[in-house]
Parts: sequence; structure tokens; C-alpha cells
Amino acid sequence: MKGWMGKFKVLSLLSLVALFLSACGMENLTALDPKGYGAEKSLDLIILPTVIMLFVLLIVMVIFTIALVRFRKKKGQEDFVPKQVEGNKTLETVWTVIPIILIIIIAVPTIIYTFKLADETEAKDSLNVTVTGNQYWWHFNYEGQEIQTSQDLYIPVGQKVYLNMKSSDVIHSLWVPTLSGKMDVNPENENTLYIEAYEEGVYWGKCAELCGPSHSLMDFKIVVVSQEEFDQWVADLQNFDPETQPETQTAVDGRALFEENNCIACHAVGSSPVQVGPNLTNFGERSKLAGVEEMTKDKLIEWLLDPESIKPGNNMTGKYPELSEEDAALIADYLLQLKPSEITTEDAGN
Ligand code: HEC
Ligand SMILES: [Cu+2]
Repeated sequence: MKGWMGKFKVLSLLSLVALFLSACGMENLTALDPKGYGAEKSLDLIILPTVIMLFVLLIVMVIFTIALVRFRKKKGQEDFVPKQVEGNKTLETVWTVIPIILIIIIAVPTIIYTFKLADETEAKDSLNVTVTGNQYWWHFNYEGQEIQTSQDLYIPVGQKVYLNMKSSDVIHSLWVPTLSGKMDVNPENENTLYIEAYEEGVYWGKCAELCGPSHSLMDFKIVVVSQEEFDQWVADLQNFDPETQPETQTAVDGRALFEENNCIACHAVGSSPVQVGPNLTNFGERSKLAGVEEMTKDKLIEWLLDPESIKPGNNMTGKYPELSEEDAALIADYLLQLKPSEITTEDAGN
């Protein structure tokens, strides 16, 4: 009875863990359903050794069971000493050679794809984006296009896009599990990673290197649209004039407050290179506020009044005059109407 209870406990614990982990997957934030070249190859390189290991495990378990059953001590054989054997050239050769062959089978594709994924020969004919990792947000500068954005990176489907990455502070790591593998983002050197998405969509990105209290909130999105939509998006952002008068009076007042309250010291609207904080040119089109929160006016006001409550340790807290709720609401009206392009995350089909 005791043994049975023990087994039952282990089994229920295991099923609980399985149930718990099954909720970890999220559409467009999973390495197991790849929609890009890097992620696809990574998954292949996970499956190949796993299959080989399972095969080896199976064979070992079969031999183990046979040995257990055949050579166990039988009744009346208490004093029986089996024939003593040692050393068997054939067997030793077999179990040395087979693992070597298996390692080679795993090593060859691993090495080939390691080099393919690091290949930069097509970089100069492709779209290049300088990516800067910051505590706790991402900045994207489209090289040669005079476009700066933050948080959402728009790219065309089916094209190699080269991300030339560095950090403005500590080490971060860029990871979009559904599209590609990880790459460290360092303060002292530039690392390049290319992404090639097979399908349109909005893919979630994460920082994969512990970088401070809000590390787990350092989310971003890669918005994959068709080539035409991408070209349209680029043109729209290039044609955007930050001086354009907002349509509503509250937004006009909000813009004045945005300028009076030190916001422009850190946030650019337009292609200005200021990037102490996220570029807000297309803020109204973002899928998430500060990378993580629902994009609503209420949440935005909450952010403006107390960013610390949403992202602990962020670099905005305490660096601007305290706002009244009315002023925060006016600024929110200004920021939410910043929608320079007709192309939004909805065009990516999510
Ligand atoms: C000292 C620089 C600094 C000042 C001044 C500042 N911010 Fe920020 N702001 C930041 C940083 C840094 C972040 C990114 C925080 C994070 O996500 O970790 C940010 C984030 C934001 C976001 C979210 C952006 C996004 O892409 O989702 C908004 C909106 C914002 N700030 C508005 C304002 C407004 C309005 C003011 C003025 C009242 C202001 N900020 C003043 C640095 C600053
Ligand atoms: Cu980080």
C-alpha cells in the first residue's frame, strides 16, 4: 500500500508539473512552431540529437532488461559462479565506433548551420537595422533610411534583415523564439544577427540576458508585413512631419505640455537621433505600452504618473516634473494620436 501511495504521489506531481508547463507556450513566442529560418534550423538541431538519444536509450534499456532477466540468480544456484569473461575486442570496438558515428551525425549539420546563421555576405544588399538594447527597451535605426523607431520593428516578409546590435548600458540578449536564435547585445562590440521571416505576423521578442529589475519586462515585437506594405510604411514614416498640428485641441495642449515637461530631452518624435528614451513617432500604433502593458489611455496615464509601478528600475522615473492627472491625460491624447502610417500591426494579420 505504501509503495502504491508513493507512486501515486510522484505521478500526480509529474502531471501537475506537465499541466503547469503546458501553459508556458504562447503563440508567436515559441521555438517549437518556427516561422523563420533561424528558428527552423534551431528546431531541426534540437530534434536530431533528441531522436538519436532516444534511440540509444531504447537500445540500452532493451539490453539492460535482457541482462536482468537472463542472468538473475535462480533458485538452487546460490553457490553457482558464472563463467568469468573479460575483454571482448569486437564489443569494445562496436561501442566505441557507434558513438563516434553518432557524434559526427550530430556535429556535421550543427557546424554547417552555425556558419550559415553567421553568414554576412548578403548584408550589404539587404535591409540593415542598427539595434540598441537599453534598460528596458529596444531602439531600431533603419540604416540609410532616416527612420528611427522603438519597441516595434517592422520588417518585410521573406527577406534577410540584418540586425547590427549593441547595448547602451549592460549586456542584453535579443531573442525572437519563433523567428530566430538568440544573440548577445554587448556594450563594447557590435554583434550581427539576421532574421528571415517566412510568414507575416506579429512575433514577440524577449531580452534573454538578466539585465536588471525589469529584465523580464523588456519585451518587443517584430512586425512582419508584405514587401509593399513595408515600403508604404517606410514612406509614411519618412514623410511624417513632427510639426504637424494635432487635430484635437486636447492633443495640441498635450503637445505643449510634452515640450514643457522635459519629455523631449529624452523622447524624439520624428527622425531625430535623440534616444535616451523610446522614439515616439508611431507611438499610437504600438501593440503594447512600454513593451508590456495594454495600450489604453488609462494605462498610459498610469505610466506617466508612476512608471516605477509598471517597470521597476526604469530610466524615466523621477526625471521629469510631477504631472497632475489632467496634464497626464492631455499628454496621453497627444501621444495616442501619433499614427503616421496606415500600415499597423493589423496588416501583419494579428
Ligand atoms: C530622462 C529621460 C526621460 C524623460 C525626461 C522622460 N522619459 Fe519617458 N521614457 C524614458 C525611458 C528610458 C523609457 C523606457 C522605459 C522602459 O521601458 O524601461 C520611457 C518610456 C516612455 C513611454 C513608453 C514608450 C513606449 O514606447 O511604449 C512613454 C509614453 C513616455 N516615456 C512618455 C514620456 C513623457 C510624456 C514624458 C514627459 C512627461 C517623459 N516620458 C519623460 C525616458 C524618459
Ligand atoms: Cu535586457
